[in-house]
Amino acid sequence: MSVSDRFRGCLLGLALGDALGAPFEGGVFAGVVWRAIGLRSPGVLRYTDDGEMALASAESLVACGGFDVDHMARTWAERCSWDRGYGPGARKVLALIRDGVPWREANTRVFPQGSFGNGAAMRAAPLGLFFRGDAAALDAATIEASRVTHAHPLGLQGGLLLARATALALRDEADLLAALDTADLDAEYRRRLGDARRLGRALPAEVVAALGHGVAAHESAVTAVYAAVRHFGAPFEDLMTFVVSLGGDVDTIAAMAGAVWGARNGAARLPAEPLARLEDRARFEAAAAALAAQR
Ligand code: AR6
Ligand code: MG
Repeated sequence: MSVSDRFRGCLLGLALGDALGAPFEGGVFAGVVWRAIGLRSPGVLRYTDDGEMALASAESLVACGGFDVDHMARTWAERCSWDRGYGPGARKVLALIRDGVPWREANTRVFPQGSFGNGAAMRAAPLGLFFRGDAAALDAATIEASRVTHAHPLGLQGGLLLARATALALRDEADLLAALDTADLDAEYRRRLGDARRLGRALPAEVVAALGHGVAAHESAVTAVYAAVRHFGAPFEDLMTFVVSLGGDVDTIAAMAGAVWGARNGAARLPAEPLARLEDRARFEAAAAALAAQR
């Protein structure tokens, strides 16, 4: 399996997970509203804020030939579209940045300590790809990128966890959950990483009770990595079925899990049928190919 196939697998896995998970979120009413206003047409698998921000992250890395936090922040703010289901805090912070407020000020305007939502984690995989060979640079860039909208330590560390998990999956780390359990992480993460290693093939309800499935980063980032690792040797569809069975923030958990699974298994193992219907598939592939060519 080539490096570029794994890069494509990661970004396509993220977008596909997001798009396949989205209809399971928000309940029946939200689904009816989206269809009524034409944003969920039957033929297209539409991605949400997870896919939009991850694509913007990857394209910013490509455009700058490296990590430029101000360019990335501007790119996120300019592209943020109201109809992609952004978290309410993130949407406001991005609107402030678009209106010219420096991100270092905007990031504590909604929540004084910053957001601990999973928004930094859901978009972190491209940083894991780009900095896969340099752990210190990966950490520094991911912390800075996460801080733009998710300055709370738990929000930041969610980004760190997903960027690190992506880099570890790329190099076939044998015990990924153990490798992620490092002393610099908050106890909220370390406890869940310990639990995740002991869960084995537990039932969905037990997984949710131990790891969570919420919009907070510490209640979904470990859950997603656990789901990916559990399905490394299984088809992508089985991973999606499992994530849907967990409930909660399905699209974001599926996006994060899809990215890690894809970095390990490559694009060739993604299911052809849903992939053919993925919105902007060619753009995700082009961004992955350009990232793979750079480093
Ligand atoms: N204090 C209290 N509540 C908080 C805090 C805090 N410091 N931080 C976050 N929350 P947000 P996201 C709660 O808005 O992380 C979308 O569906 C608060 O209720 O920053 O970018 C995405 O796809 C806040 O609104 O958004 C993700 O699935 C919420 O956490 C998900 O939403 C989310 O934080 C999170 O996106
Ligand atoms: Mg989403």
